[in-house]
Amino acid sequence: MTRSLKNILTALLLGGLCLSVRGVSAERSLAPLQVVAPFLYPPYPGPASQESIFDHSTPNYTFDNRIVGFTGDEARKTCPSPAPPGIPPPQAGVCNAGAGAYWSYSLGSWMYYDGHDGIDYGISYRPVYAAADADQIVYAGWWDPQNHKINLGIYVRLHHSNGYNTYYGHMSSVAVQSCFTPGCTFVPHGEMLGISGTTGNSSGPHLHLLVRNPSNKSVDPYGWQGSGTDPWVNNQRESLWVAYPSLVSSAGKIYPSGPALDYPRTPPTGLIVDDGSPGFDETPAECWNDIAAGSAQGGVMRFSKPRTTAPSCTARWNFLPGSSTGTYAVYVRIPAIRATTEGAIYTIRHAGESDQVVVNQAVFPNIYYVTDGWVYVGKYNFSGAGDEYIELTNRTQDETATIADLYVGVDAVRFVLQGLITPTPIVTLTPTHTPTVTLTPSQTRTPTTTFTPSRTPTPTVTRTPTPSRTPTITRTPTATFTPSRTRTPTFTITPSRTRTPTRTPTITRTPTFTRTPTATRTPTRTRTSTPTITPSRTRTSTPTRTPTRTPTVTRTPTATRTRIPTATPTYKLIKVYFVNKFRYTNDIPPFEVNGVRWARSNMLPQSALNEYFKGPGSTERFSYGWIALYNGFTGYSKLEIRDGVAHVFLTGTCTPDGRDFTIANLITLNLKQFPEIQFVKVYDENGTTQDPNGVSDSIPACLQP
Ligand SMILES: [Ca+2]
Ligand SMILES: [Ca+2]
Repeated sequence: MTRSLKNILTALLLGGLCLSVRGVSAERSLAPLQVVAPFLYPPYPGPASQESIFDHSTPNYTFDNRIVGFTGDEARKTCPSPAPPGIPPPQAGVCNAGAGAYWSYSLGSWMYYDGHDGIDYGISYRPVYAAADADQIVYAGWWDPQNHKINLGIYVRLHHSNGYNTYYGHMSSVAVQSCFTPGCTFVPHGEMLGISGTTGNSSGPHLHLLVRNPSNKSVDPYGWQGSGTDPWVNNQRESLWVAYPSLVSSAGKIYPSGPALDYPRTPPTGLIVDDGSPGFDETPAECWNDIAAGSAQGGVMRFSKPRTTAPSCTARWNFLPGSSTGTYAVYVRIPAIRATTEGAIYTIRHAGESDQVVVNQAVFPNIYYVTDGWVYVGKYNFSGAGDEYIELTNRTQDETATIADLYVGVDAVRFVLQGLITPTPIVTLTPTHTPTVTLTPSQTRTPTTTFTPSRTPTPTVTRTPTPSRTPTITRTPTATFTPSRTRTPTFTITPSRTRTPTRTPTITRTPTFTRTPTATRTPTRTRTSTPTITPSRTRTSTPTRTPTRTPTVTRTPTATRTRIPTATPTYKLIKVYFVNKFRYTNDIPPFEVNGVRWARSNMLPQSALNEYFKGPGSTERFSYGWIALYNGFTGYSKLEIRDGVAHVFLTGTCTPDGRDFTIANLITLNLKQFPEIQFVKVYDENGTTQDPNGVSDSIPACLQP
C-alpha cells in the first residue's frame, strides 16, 4: 500500500518534473531556433475579404471543438459555463454554427474553422502571386486529376531558400511548372502563379494560403500574439510578413491589413495566332468542330469532346518563324461557350523545353478578372529555332464521371514579348565520384523575371466567398459568365445565374497533405446542407456576333486591331438586401439587412438581383445569420427599366408561405437603392403581376397573403 502510493507519488512527481523540464527545454529551444526573418509578401493584388483563420488549436483538420486565433481569441463548440466576458452568441447558449464554426465571446463573432491549417483570403478568380522569392516550384496542377473535389484542387507549392514552403490552393489555372531541386528556378515574390478559384474542397472562390516550416509543419504566418502559450507547439511567435496582405473587414476579423498590391500591368497585344489563321495546325485535319462564338477571337472557335485516354485531336499555335527571339508572356483565349473542361493541358514547346500548365476552362471568361477570356499561362524563352508552339489536345484532366458533358475549347494564343531571353540558373549538384555534375537544362527552368501578365489594373472585387468548408457536390462553378462584350442596348438582361439547390454535401477531409494511394480518409463527416444557393451558370452564346474579320497574325507595334480598346469597367459598391433569420423567424421587424458587393457600374440593378439570387455569403450566413427568401422562385428571366419603373420577371414556381414579407419585398428593396428606380413591379412565372401599368409597386397575386 505504502509502496504503491509511493510509486504513484514518484510517478506523479516524475511526470510533473518531466513536464516542467519539457516545458523549459521547449521554450529554450524554441526561442532561438524558431526565429525566422519575415519573408512573405501579399499573395494577391487588391484587397481580399478575410475568411477562415489559422486554428492554433489542432490545425490539422481534426476537430477538438476549439478554435484559437493568433491573437489568443478563442471559440468553443460548446458555450463555456459560466459565460466568459464579452458578447454572447446571437442565440443564447448556441456556440456551434456547424461546419466547424464556433462563437467567440471576446471577438463577438463566429470564428472559422476548427482544424483549419491555413488562411482563406476571399478573392474571386483573381491573380495569385508568389508570396516570397522561391527557388523551386515543387508542384503546380491538380491535386488529383481524377477527383476535383478534394483537398486543394488546382494548387501551386513553392519552396523558399529558408526551407519554408508556401501552398496556394483552389486555383483555376496555373502559369508555372514544377522542377525537381531547390535552385532549379527563381521566382520573385509578386510573380503571378495563376488565377484563384474554387477547385478542390471548396465551396466558393478564395485562396487558401498554407505555410509550412522547414519541419513540414503548418504554421500561422501571422505568428502568435496571445497572452498565454501558443497551443500550436510548432508555430513561431513572430509574424512572417514583410508586408501584410490587404484585408477588408468581415466578422471576426483578427488579422492586420496592409496596403494592397497592384494588379499586373496591361500588356500590349503581342502576336496573335488564331484558330484557322496561318500558324495554326490541327492534327488530324478538321478533327475539331468549328462554331461561331461571339466571345471567341475572330468570332469563331473550335471544340471537341475531352477524353482521358490518348488524344485523338491536337491543336497547335506555332511561334512564327521570323519573330523576335526572347522571353514571351503567353496567353490562351477561352471563349464563353464550348470550353468547359476542368483540366485543359496546354503544352508550351520552347527553346528545346516542354512545359505544361493546366487551365480550368469552365470558369473563364468571367466578370471578375479574365473578362475577355485571355488567360495568362506563363513566361517562356523562345529561341526562334523552329519547332516552338503551344499545343492543346483533347486529352484532359477531367473526372470520368463528368467528362461526357464537357468540351475542350480551342481558340487563339497570344505571345507578348517581354525582352531578352532570361538565363537559366545553373543547379550544381555535389560531386559523386566523377567531376562535378552540372544538371542539364532539362532540370532547370527559365527564371521568370519581374511581373508581367494579364490585364485590367482595375480593382476587381470579391463577392464574399465561401471558405473551403462545405464542398458543394454540384459542379456548378460560381463564376458568372457574362459574355464580356454583350451589348445591352436596353435594360433587358438575361440573368446569368439560375439557382440550383445544392445537394447534401458529404465532406471528406484528408487530414494531412501526404498523398496516400489508398483512400484513407479521416474523418468522414456528413454535414447538413446549409441553404446555400449555388447559382449555376447558364452559358449563353452571345447572339451579338462581332463582325470582326478573323485577324491573321497581329504584330506589335504595327498593330492591327487591339482587341477591346479596354473599356475598363468601373466598379461601384452596391447594397444587397437579405433577411435577418432570427428577426424574421420571431417576427420582429425590420427583417431586412444588407451587405455590400462590388458591381460593374454599367449593370448595377441587375447585379443587385444576381447577388440576391446567389444568396448571402458564408460570413453573412454563418456569422450574421442572414438568409434569402425565394418563395419558390429560382431567378429572373428579364429585368426592364422604363420611366423609373423596374419590371422583374421571375422564374420558378411561386410558392407562398403565408407571410406578407416575401421575395417581392426583397427585390423591391434591392432595386430601389438606385435613384433611377422609383417603383418595382414583380411578375410571377406566368408573367403576371397585380398592377402591371400603374405608377406603383406591384407584386404577383400569388404572394398576396
Ligand atoms: Ca481546433
Ligand atoms: Ca478564333
